[in-house]
Amino acid sequence: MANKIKHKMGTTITEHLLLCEDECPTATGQFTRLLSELIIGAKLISREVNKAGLVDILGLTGDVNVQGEKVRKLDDFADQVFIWRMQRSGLLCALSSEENESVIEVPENLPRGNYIIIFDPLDGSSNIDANVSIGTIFSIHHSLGTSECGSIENFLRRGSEQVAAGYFLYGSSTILVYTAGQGVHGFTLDPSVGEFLLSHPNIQIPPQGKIYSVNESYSLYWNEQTTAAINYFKSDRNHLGKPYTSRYVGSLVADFHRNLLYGGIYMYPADSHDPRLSHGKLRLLCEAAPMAFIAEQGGGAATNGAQRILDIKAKDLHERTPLFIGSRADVEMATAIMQGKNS
Ligand code: P6P
Repeated sequence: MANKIKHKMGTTITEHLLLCEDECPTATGQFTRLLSELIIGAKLISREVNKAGLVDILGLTGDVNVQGEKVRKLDDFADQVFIWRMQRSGLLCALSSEENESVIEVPENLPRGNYIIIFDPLDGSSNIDANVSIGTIFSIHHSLGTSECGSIENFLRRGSEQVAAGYFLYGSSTILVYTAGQGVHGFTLDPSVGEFLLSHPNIQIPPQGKIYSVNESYSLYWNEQTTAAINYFKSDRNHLGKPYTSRYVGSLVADFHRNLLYGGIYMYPADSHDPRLSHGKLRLLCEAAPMAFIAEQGGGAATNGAQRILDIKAKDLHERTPLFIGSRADVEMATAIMQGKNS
């Protein structure tokens, strides 16, 4: 079980990370610097996300992004911000973004480090115009070696090998939730001081929930087991003796974060509504695996309907997977029904 890191509410993320370094003998400070770089990127994105609706009213804000170009579509902007900052952090040797087909190496003329990062710069970005919460998801591994930096094998890793994982949620406030294997901790950005302050220390997801999250419009395309698993939560056969509440934002980070705090299960099963997504929609490396690491560190669980997400070795950089994630008892029940071991 992850050690309980007890820090007082209101601790800044920097203080928190430095305290963790003291308590984690293997900590080198490199992770602290890497997370600090991610935080700067998130602050830049949070600023633009909060102005998104004004571009049409006020026209382009006149701001330019780090490359001196006009602010483009927000997910493209987010992608460029993280690539630019990560490549110059001196802590990575290569990176992979959901927005980019192949691995991105750190240019030879820039200092390299021993980490690699896989990220989805702005998940749920189609919701921006409706002011619905969206997020950035990241997954951090040790590189397999300097000669392996840009190799695809360096990225086709099991989720259980992750060093750290987290997400930024750009919602009513901007929140960072991360784990480095020592529990799950949440920080809320106080824009008046520009600091992420510890707001959710040692998050533990309720062992059994009351909420299920799934896009019901695909029910026509679910197979028999999927229908049975989802109907369990809509029936009076579950532990509540009545249907779970349905909540589905359509933004993984928002749905996951709510279920992490309140308890519940998010399901994106394989279905045939889109032949390209017959193995599920969510990406294993930059969405399912980091969220699974967080869920398990918070006492929850994550499977693909058959096996633990963190045990799956990716075969492709953008491999998609079905995802059942959240409160442990709910995920175990859904997985058992998917496997025909329960009704
Ligand atoms: P659908 C956003 O596009 C995303 O990847 C997740 O954030 C979200 O949970 C899911 O897809 C929504 O997909 O098919 O329900 O619109």
